[in-house]
Amino acid sequence: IVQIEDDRTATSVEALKRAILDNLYYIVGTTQANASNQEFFAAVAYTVRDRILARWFATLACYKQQDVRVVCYLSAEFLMGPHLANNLLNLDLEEPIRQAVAELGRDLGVIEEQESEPGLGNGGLGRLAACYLDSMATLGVPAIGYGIRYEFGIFSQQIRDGWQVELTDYWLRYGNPWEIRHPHEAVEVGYGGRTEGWTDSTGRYRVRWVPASVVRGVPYNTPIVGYRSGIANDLRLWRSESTESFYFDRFNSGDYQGAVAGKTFAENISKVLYPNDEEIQGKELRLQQQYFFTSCALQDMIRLHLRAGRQIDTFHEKWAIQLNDTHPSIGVAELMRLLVDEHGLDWEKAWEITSNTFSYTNHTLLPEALERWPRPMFASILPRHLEIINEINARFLSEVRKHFDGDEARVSRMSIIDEHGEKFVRMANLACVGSYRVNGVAALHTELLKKEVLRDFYELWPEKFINVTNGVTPRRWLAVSNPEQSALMTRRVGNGWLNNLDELKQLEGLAEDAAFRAEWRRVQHDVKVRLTNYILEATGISVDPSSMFDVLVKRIHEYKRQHLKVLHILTLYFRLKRKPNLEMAPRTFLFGGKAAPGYAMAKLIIKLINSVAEVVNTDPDVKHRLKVVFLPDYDVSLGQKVYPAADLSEQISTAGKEASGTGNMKFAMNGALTIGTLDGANIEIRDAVGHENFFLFGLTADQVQSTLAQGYRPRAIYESNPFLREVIDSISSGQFSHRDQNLFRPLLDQLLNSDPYLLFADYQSYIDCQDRVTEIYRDQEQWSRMAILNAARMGKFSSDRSIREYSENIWRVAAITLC
Ligand code: 26Y
Repeated sequence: IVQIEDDRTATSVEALKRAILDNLYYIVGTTQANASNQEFFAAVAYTVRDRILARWFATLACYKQQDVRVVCYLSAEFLMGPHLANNLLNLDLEEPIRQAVAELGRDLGVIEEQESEPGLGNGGLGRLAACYLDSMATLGVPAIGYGIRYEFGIFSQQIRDGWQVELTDYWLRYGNPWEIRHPHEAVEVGYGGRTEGWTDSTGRYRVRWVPASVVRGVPYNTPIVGYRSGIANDLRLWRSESTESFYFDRFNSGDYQGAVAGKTFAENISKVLYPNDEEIQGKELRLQQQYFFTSCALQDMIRLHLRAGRQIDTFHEKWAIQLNDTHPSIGVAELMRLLVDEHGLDWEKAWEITSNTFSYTNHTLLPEALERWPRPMFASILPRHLEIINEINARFLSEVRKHFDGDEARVSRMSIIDEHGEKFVRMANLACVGSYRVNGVAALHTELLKKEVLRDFYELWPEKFINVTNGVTPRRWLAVSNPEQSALMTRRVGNGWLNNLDELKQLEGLAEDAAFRAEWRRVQHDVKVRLTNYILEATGISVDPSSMFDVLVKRIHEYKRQHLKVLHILTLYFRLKRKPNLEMAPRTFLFGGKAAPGYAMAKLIIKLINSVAEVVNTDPDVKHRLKVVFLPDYDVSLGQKVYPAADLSEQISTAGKEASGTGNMKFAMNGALTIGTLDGANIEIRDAVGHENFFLFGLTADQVQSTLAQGYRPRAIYESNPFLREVIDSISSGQFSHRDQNLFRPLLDQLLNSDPYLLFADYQSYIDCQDRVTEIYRDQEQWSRMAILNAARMGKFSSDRSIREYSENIWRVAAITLC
């Protein structure tokens, strides 16, 4: 028998080699001899994608056959990171592809580095969406991710003279081999204009929206492969395009500018990701973006629903829509509009469907991140939606009045429209009213939501509120990022941990095994050498891989307190200046993170870190015991290099401010010990790994509140703490700014006069705790024991557990097995 292997599906090394060369020649359009590594990457990616397509169609067919309820995860951000290595792991193709690539004369590691990551998110919220897609595909939860195919993702960051400089991120420069454009499934989205009444053939009064402009949304699909589940779900990102490429009348009358004006408006909508993390700007384009992808998604679902031969009034039985924060919450009004205006349902039926479809995840308590739109702006962009929101609100407020007899203060707090002064549409209120479940992302965060930000809603509908603690995917964040430690763990406990992270519990016993600890340290050292080489290449700074790697990577924000870390570094620095021969185990302080371009204080914090680095790194008294490095352009790819190499994970936000944190989980899974406050998921991580294996400091969320309520005076702390004073005075004096005493003035003034994030209140507790860290680090055996126990006990923080909770408690979907 002659067996013929299909070059698009076969997985033998020989077939993969043929397929790569075929794709290189016929798709990329080059030859093996001439291909750059970038082109070779594309050929490998196409080869992998070919092997996904059959699963993708099989998955869809299977969902259809089993008539399942589908989860639609609506998110303005998906911070996916590079796909190749993750897909190879999940498809179990890593070894044959590695070999095929090697036999074609290239190195898989080098090829993987060519992929430019789709940076379609700012930070935690966008990355969480990506982890959840991975877990849904792994567990077989039918799901579609809906979002925007931004042409420019989060800016790339350069550091010049210590300051952040932003460069545009044209991630599509070399094309994107993972996506498939589906122009036949395009939909139209309207903006502006007016509404008008009409009477339908049954004599019923109806309203229709006559938009002033219409854009086309075209979906681009990226397959999301589960870990060895045989399942591929769909990430559908929408690109905005013009409905007509030309306005011929204007063109013909000589108005060339006018001829393309509509095109510019349409194409701008999906042009660029807003780089603000947790601070609203109130820009029209942002509302246009939110409405754009939300409307595209809902129209797509309705099309799929009807195409399957179902009636519109069963919509909520077949679709569960998760709102990733309030960014897609306009969907509540849009679904009502589609059902009532376009599909002719009556209001009550439409509301029953809508309010049994949506659920809302809140990701932040910060008041400056709670979205609200000025009513006039909202009315001019979405006039029909404002009418619908008014109707939802009127009915809702009458329910509130019934429930809380006569409490008009409460009515005005809960109203979707903020009627005070300049009027606003409050998107969190709309999301709560339109959803059957509302969740926070860590236990403390959910409690604070119920007690504060959403208290009135909790009192009206306590049954709506639920906690789902965040999780991260151990595939990308352990297996792909840290192959050395993964191999070590798999040798001891098998590879079951990849889809059941609780299995790492079996490592607990090995914490007491001296040989295992030695092996653990050897692996850790190798991983640190890998990062050391990268640091040298990226910054020119050479660090010592046997020093402690003390790492703080996340968006730069005052509440995350990167500047508290600086106060610690300077405290150590002055100890060494006083006693140059003091014995001190060397530490390398690694920072990374982007500041929103308009956030002056965050940018000043970056400058401060770099200024301190410049002085400390070159001071002969320090003798290399302290090294400070700011790693430019922190993104998913860099995270994958950094988490595995960390010894100490810094999670030092002001208690009550960080909703959950997810970096904290990535570090601990990789065996870093955490120094942190009782904030967000830190609390649950500490409970899971054992209080004795976690470095705790600082005020609790309650203490933070009462400290502020009692009239907090940071200057008094400064005056009474000589070490803190020395540090602050040194920055003031210009010691780190070439004698410029004004440079850091805004930062210092804020700390001395108001210190809203309580750095001074937590300073001494932080320093004392860091001294305990130093003490324990001297005992490497003890440190390894604690590190192993951390890694072994992180099972709860797999996103698989989070997705199971969403599936059971919110979506009411069952995982399928392939038919
Ligand atoms: C309104 C707009 C400016 C906006 C843009 C981005 C508002 C919020 C955000 C992003 C929020 C965010 O990333 N929140 C983070 O979500 C993570 C996942 O739940 C949490 O772990 C993290 O604590 C929280 O800060």
